[in-house]
Amino acid sequence: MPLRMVRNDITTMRVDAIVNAANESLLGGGGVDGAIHRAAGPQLLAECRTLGGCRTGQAKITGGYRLPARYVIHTVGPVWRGGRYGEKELLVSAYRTSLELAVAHDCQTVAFPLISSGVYGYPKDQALNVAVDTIVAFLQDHELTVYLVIFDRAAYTIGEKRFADIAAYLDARYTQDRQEPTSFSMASAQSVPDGLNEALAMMDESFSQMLLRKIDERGMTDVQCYKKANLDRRLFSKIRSDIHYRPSRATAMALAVALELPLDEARELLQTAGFAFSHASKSDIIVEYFIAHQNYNIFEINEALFAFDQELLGG
Ligand code: AR6
Repeated sequence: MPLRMVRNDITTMRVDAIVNAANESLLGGGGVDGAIHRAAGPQLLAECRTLGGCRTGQAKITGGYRLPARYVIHTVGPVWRGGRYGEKELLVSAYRTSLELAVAHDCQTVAFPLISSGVYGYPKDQALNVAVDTIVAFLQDHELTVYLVIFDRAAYTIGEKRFADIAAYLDARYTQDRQEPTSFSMASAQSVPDGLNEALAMMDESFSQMLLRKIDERGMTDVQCYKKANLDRRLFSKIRSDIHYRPSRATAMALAVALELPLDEARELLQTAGFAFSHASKSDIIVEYFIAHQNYNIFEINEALFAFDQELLGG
């Protein structure tokens, strides 16, 4: 999946490159910088000494040494000084130059910490918005998988005000529907036919067929659709070329969101893959909340799912 938020320690990530939130000296420091240097060993510092530092908003690359990652991309985010000193532009540039460097070194997978959001004091919610927006914009023209690594739980919890509405929606529906479970079963939805011919005649449009029809009806291109669904090209090609493809729930949901389907049509599409919107599932209720509010931004949906510890949408 092209953009994935994960809770992890970035030094443990098996990716082509991890990004370090460094300072202009590139000679180490606290926070994630300290953790990366400790895990990579002294050779990392030795290579950093040869680089001559790095300007804020720029990036430089080194080997990963003892890290599981092949490379470390060192970037310098801005120090937060209230937001009127070009902090946002510099932070965008830190992400962008790091991504460009990763692509120039043929990296397929890159992991970022939330740059500037620790010692440098950038407000975490704004730092996250800049990170997601910049990465998503870059992924429009590049095929790579980017992990956004959130380290401390406190940085991202459902206690945040912006999730209060979703929490209330969830509370109402989650409890309400557990007394009255709405389960869906393919088998019980239709009578079982006798002959095979009859069975085939009764077969509805498959997931893949319905998906491709809806893409056409909306005048979307395949690329627009899989990017909007936060899916990778290969997965989408599999779905396109196999009319019997059975997507995972997360993939089916992501495509329903990408198509901006209203709730009844989203249900219909999911049904072709054997899934229902269940009120016994927090994740389904959260997606339903966004659809009900006509917010089809998969990255915002994933942020909310992430905050509520639910599986994210995508491949
Ligand atoms: N894995 C992933 N994220 C981490 C880890 C880790 N192991 N450790 C911390 N974070 P910071 P900055 C998160 O302070 O704000 C250094 O001294 C942390 O929770 O590391 O860009 C440099 O040398 C926070 O959300 O970087 C510079 O002087 C995020 O990483 C200065 O700090 C960034 O926090 C840079 O400050």
